[in-house]
Parts: sequence; C-alpha cells; structure tokens
Amino acid sequence: MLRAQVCSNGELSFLMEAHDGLSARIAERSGFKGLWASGLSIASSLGYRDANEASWTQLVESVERIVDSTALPVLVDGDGGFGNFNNARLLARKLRQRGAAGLSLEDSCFPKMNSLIGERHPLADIDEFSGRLRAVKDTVAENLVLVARIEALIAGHGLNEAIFRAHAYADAGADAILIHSRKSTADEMLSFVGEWRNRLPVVIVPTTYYRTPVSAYRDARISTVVWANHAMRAAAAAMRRICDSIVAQEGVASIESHIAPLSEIFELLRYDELALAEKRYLQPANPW
Ligand code: SPV
Ligand code: MG
Repeated sequence: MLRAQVCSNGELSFLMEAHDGLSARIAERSGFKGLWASGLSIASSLGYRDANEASWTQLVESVERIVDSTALPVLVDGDGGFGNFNNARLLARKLRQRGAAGLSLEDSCFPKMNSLIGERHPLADIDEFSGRLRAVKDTVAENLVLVARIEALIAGHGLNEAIFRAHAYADAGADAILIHSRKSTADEMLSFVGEWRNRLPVVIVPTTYYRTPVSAYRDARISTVVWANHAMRAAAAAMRRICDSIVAQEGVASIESHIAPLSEIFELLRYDELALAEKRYLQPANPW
C-alpha cells in the first residue's frame, strides 16, 4: 500500500505525521491514507531533542503504538539509521517486525541534528551511506519501502551535490528519494526535481515553504508530500492555550467547549468494541 503511494509518479499522495497512537488514529479518521512517524514529533512528545537523544528502541516502540492504532501504512523517519550499516539494518529489521511499511534514511552523521535548526549538518560520506542503504535493502528486500533522504541542500552544498547523491542512492537500491529543503519558497526543491527527472519518485517535506500550493507539486510530478510535524505543533499550541487559561482562571469551567469531549476520546479508542467483547467473553457476574 505504501509502495503504491510513495512509488507512484501518477498521483500525488500525502503522509500525515503521527507521534503516538492517538495522533495516528485522528489522522486516519480525517481520511489520510498513510502516516509519517516523525523523528522530531516523537522526540518532542517524549521530551527529547531531535538530535538522536531518543534511542532506536524508543523509536521502534513509538512506531509499534502508531502501527497498532490504525490500519494505515507507516513510513518511519529513521534518521541516519543510528550508526553505520549494521545499526541501520538492525533498525530496519525491527521496524519491519513491528509492522512498519517503509523506512526513510537520511545521509547525516550520528548524532544528527534536526534539519530545521542550526548550521552544523555534516553529511555522511556517499559510499558509506550507500552501504547503509544496501545493507537495509539486503535485509528487508521488498518488504519495506526504502526512502533515501538527501540533506545536501540543508547542509548548503547546492544542487549538483544533491543530484550526485540522488544518483548514488538510486544505484544503491533506494525506492524513492526524499529531497529536503528548509528554504521559505519551493524554488530550491523544484530545481532539484527538474534536474532529477523522476529517475526515482520524489518525496518532499514542505514545512518551511508551506505557502506553496499543492498544485505546484502535482505539476512537478512529485509523488508524496509529508506533513511532517503539524499534529505535534497543533497539540502544543492547544495544550499551551488551555494550560494558560486554567492558570489564569483557576478553573476549567470556561474551557470545556474548547477541548475534545471525552465521548470523542472513547470513540477514537473504540471503547464500544471493548463493551461488545465483554459481553462475549466475560463470565456473567457471580450472583453470590
Ligand atoms: C521529522 O519530521 O522528524 C523530519 C522532518 O525529519 S524535519 O523535521 O524537517 O527534519
Ligand atoms: Mg526527522
């Protein structure tokens, strides 16, 4: 299912960020057809910085909660793979076991730093990173969509370096290329796409160039747009507003209509299914 979405040049697909079971369930209910298990959002929800402070096992456990909570395919942001080829293939194997549909690996060095902050983004050696991709491919074969993410534009190395790396990663067996840019317009990313000519399908993350209309991505025959952090940021804004209000008013009377009713939470988490299961499986209460 994810392969059809990410690897299609025909129809633009959208992956929504999820960082836990609840955010995954909400995205599914809104109609998204696939999820992005965001490193930034998962780390933030755990109280960590997106700098490989969360361990690979914590990532795998978060992904398991996301996978278990919906029927949607999940593309996992695996950062650089938490080390060399061996760490990357171990991560891939465990993610596959927990039901992930795809893995995105970026050509950064361990420990990484989130692409949208700071100026220090050292790139991995091309051959070394290609080895990580080949090791993952040899380990999980066709069972996990492998997205190779290029950080060359983030690191300020320009278009030629990005294209050179994309060809190397295609040769190494990647199924799709994620080209990341943190410019406020889509120009840099679109220059890459023009030059690349869809040798492999292209995935983008329009967090900083959010003003660009989606029609521009369709025109450029991009395969997949990742809305990478919007559930986490929406939750942060809502929690801040509500906490500020409760402090200021020393009470919760005025906020009730601004928060999700408990009935919505019970519905999202399918308490009705549990009630039915109790009828079916629970012993009748002992009359004595
Ligand atoms: C993420 O969602 O963790 C990403 C995208 O990798 S970004 O934060 O832009 O690096
Ligand atoms: Mg990330």
